Amino acid sequence: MRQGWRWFGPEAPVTLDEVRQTGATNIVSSLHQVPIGRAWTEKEVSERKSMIETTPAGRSPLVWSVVESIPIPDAVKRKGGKAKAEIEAWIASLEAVAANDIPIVCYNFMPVVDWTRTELDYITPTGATAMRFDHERFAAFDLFVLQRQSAGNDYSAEDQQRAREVYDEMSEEEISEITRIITSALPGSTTEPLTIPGFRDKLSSYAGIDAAKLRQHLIEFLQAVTPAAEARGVKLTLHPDDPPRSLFGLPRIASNAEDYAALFDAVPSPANGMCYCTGSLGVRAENDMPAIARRFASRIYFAHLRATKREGDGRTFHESAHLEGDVDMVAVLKELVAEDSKRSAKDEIVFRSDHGHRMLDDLNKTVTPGYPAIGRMRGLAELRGILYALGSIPS
Ligand code: DNO
Repeated sequence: MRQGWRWFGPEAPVTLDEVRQTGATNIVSSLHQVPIGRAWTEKEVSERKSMIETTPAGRSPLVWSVVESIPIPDAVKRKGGKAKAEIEAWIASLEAVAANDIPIVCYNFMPVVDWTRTELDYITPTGATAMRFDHERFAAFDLFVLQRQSAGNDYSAEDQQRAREVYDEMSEEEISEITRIITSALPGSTTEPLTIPGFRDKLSSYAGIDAAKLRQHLIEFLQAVTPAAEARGVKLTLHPDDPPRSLFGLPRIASNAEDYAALFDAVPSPANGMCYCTGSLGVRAENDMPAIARRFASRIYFAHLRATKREGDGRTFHESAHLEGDVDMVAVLKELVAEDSKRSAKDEIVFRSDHGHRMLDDLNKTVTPGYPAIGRMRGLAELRGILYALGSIPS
């Protein structure tokens, strides 16, 4: 297993030397400055690569092994193979990545919103803060702030009543905060920040696109891009939906094992892989994470390891410490290690400790939401401990 670390580039609060100090060796990064849909150039990728891989004297080397993500524009999600120009631009970006010998690319196919939370700094009993998705607050936003047409169809009468009470108790500040968190897109997000009217327009552009259509569009996209990826030795990894269920009445198609199985059946190319994310899929109690790892082992090229803890009826959850959530991380790592032991060093799974609590000195600093250094390092250290105990020394 290769220890990865998501690095948001030269402007990020966490420096490359700090990454070295966490023990991570593999960088996960993207050209976040390039607008969604514009093709990356070989030169832009190589500049970023040399920033990462030019090792100052006496320092340990870092290698850029995963691009997370090359964003997929909405047109592809809405039109599939008919979005020819957008798919060509995506392939051009992929080729720029391949020309720089970066072997893994992560992407997702979530319409309108990428990963979604309602709170960034939910205070845990230790005083550290965590991200949280509160179903009632989300419903209050959807029904009464966004006032989405037909939102009423997606919530029971009881849910609507509760959402109304929650909304009535929200201050103006809380309303603008939740609006900002949901519409302005979280770090690393692959969707555009939106205003409320822009949000409504985006949602209506998906009218008539149900899960079957969206899945078909993803299959057409994969049929178009996997030959280029396969020819250049790049593995594509689809990140699951986060949270793994429909939001805003939009279809979701990477939320459980059957979703992934349908994609692998339709596009068997080995370039068609999975970003195995315990934090996203693990939100659904019926997603058996060790079983999913076992079932798709050979397609897992990249893993996001983090945990969530369901609250109440399970629709609300918060991000727990890495080993304290609903997912059995030891069982998950056993599966990944079993797969990894069959591979050559260059094909080992890259994993990163995904997200982390905001804790210790990070409580006094500006941090990238979800991605503070210390909480992520705690997670990585715990995961590394499990790997050592399993007899698998990570690189
Ligand atoms: C959140 C992340 C997402 C994810 C992208 C993958 O922390 O997991 O930003 O990277 O959705 O394309």
